[in-house]
Amino acid sequence: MKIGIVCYPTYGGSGVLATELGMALARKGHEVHFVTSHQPVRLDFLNANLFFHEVFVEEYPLFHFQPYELALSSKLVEVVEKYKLDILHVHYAIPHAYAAYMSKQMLGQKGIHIPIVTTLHGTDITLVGSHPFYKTAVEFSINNSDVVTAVSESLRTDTLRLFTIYNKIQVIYNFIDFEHQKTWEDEDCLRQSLAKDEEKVITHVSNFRPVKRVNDVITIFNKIQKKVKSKLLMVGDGPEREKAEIYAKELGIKDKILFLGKSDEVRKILCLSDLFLLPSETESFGLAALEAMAARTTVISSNTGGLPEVNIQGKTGFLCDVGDTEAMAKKAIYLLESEDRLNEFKDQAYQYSQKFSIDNILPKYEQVYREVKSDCC
Ligand code: GMT
Repeated sequence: MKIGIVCYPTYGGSGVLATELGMALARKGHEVHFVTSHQPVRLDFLNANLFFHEVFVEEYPLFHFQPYELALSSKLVEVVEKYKLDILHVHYAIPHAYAAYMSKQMLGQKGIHIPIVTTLHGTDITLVGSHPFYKTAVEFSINNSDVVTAVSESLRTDTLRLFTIYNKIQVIYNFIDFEHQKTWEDEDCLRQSLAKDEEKVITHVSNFRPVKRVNDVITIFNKIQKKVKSKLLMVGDGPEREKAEIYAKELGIKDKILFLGKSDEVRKILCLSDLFLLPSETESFGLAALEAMAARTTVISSNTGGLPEVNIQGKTGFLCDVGDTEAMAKKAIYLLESEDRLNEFKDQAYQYSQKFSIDNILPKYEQVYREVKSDCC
């Protein structure tokens, strides 16, 4: 099949997932066309079935905001027509589902009928999409997609609660491509380069937005390091980073924390980690936690959104109430102070992550494409 994929190309769960999906589809022989504002960060794979089309937006003094969705919908019309695409799969409702709907209308006038699959990722629903500024357009785009998928049961429930939805929403979980992503088994974990042998390595990976509660990570670590010799690796960047660095300095633990910034070596970092912290306010899924588990790292997370569908209480790690840093630190210390217990949880985290193997998830997307294609045109 010929599939167009629209996503955010930056370091974010939805873009990462869409890129991994596109690369896997190309490996299976589908022709995949990414239509994005920049080359997606994880699109590092050469394949004759993989194409990238950049959406350009012209600067013009009259524009206060650049009309990106206009440029995107025009580009989609051009790419669908030129490459005779069968399906458009858009990740993140805003503005991708809306732009795809517009392109579908324009193509329809030319006698070209293309189905649209929209995958909801979380912030497009819970944090941004339901805001009165966007709600009407997001609701319209969801109801006018040919198929809608959500990355967790929790996100599906939230979408039905926050919007008036007539369309069916199918849950297709996020995945890990174990064969093509290096995991803890084959990574060369250069642990000594970042931590001493006697230190436990604790990691947090995010875009450092307020929803990630980055200062909670520092508070939890402060409590842990008083009981267990440890180091904290902070991976990523964003608006809360500076505050977190200042807070760590105030607590006098700056020398025990490495702020590594954005990294293309996340898997290497995860493979040398003992414990992953994700105390977010909300997460529709928590792909970062799943990536940690796939690298055999146990997870302490908040008990919110889709996280309980990924991190299993008392098996792959622990979940505590949002903001309960005391409980999170206690659970972390409980795991870190016994090598046997820690290894048991790490093994269980790795085992459970297999449930989200691409081998189980990719066929679900292919099935959606086949069905929507035969229903639509
Ligand atoms: O978490 C973010 O701020 C990024 C955001 C995104 O759209 O890239 O992540 C969302 O989508 C991911 C992939 O499906 C999920 O794993 C994240 O849980 C979700 N983030 C939130 O719901 C806050």
